Amino acid sequence: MEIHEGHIAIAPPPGVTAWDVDPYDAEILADPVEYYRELRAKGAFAYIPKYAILACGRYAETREVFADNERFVSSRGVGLQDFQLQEPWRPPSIILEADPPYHTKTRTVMARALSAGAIAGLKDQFERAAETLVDELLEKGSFEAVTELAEAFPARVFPPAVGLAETDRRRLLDYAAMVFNAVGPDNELRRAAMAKAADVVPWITEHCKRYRLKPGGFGRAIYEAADAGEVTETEAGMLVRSLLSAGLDTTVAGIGNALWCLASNPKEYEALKRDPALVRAAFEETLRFTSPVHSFCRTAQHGTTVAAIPIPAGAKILCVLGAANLDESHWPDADRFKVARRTAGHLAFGTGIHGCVGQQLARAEIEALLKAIVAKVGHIEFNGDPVWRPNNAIHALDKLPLVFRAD
Ligand code: OVM
Repeated sequence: MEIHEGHIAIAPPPGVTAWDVDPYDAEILADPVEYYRELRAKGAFAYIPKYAILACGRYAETREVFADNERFVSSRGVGLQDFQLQEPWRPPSIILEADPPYHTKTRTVMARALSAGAIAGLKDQFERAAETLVDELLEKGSFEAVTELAEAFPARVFPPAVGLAETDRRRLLDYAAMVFNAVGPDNELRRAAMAKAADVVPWITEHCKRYRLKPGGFGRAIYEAADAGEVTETEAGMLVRSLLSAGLDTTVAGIGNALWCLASNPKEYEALKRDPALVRAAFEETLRFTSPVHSFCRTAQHGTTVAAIPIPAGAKILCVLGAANLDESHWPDADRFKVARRTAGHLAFGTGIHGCVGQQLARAEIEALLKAIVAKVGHIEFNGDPVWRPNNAIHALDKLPLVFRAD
């Protein structure tokens, strides 16, 4: 058995085309649509010799792998590294990187903390924060939308919702960059993110502790499950770590991508202004069109077949969610951004037992923001070229110069 990038190196299964591509090449990560198309064209799976893995980007098979947590486990890591063979960079997440029955317990606690009721109570706060921020940006007229809007909004509302007394946007974003780049190979992106570990990890660990969290937030709601004996105090801290890992960078990406979609498609923005009830649909279409989590892996626990392709035990499968969400055999006019599209079934939040547990929170944040924008901003225009920021798992902008005009 050969080990490669920390996992079992599989041979190309019969019927699978080998494709000499690096899915983690910075240029592909910055502009992935052509790579997505080629991946789908290779068949249900492509074999990637560089990493000795399978990759899938068609809707049906990507969904099948993601939906089947028994055949395709998460406990061996959702990146290239197989946690059964190599020790991960941090103690594994007890929700993302866990299987049932253990996952069921931690997921139940997290789902309760992030329940619809808990989120409904934040709606007014989110709306007020959104109106204030949009007024500030209209006042400025031109601004850099990644830092001043996509990061600024979640940075204002998310840490207080968790109950963090102290907000450190830079450390939270640097930590997320580590978490998401960590699922890729040991490349330049991963190493650059990890270089900040000594500064960032101790801060994160400290701010997961109970005494750091104010009553009424998601963090304390998780610790209440420890008080009830459902999880240990240590497990509660680990679940707060999951909130901080997954809760900020993802919404930053979603907001930036939404603004990019709307600035690129002024007719769609007009449609949204005519019918603000489309705000939710516009966000779902953003998720489909520019999926913030572009890929996560699963590991085949046993030998199995998908689409009649034999998959050996231990195989890592790169599930390219961004490609599945653009599959023209599933989505009519897949390469067009349409706010009124029916987007049900998109895979941007994953699917199955690991489907994003914070998705209602993400929707609440972006809906508050888009509602304020649609109410106050007449036109959204580029004020320079957007630049994408390569990341081993996240598709998000690095620079987005925009103009907001009131008229
Ligand atoms: C976690 C975690 C980290 C990254 C992503 C995620 C998309 C979860 O630490 O549990 O979900």
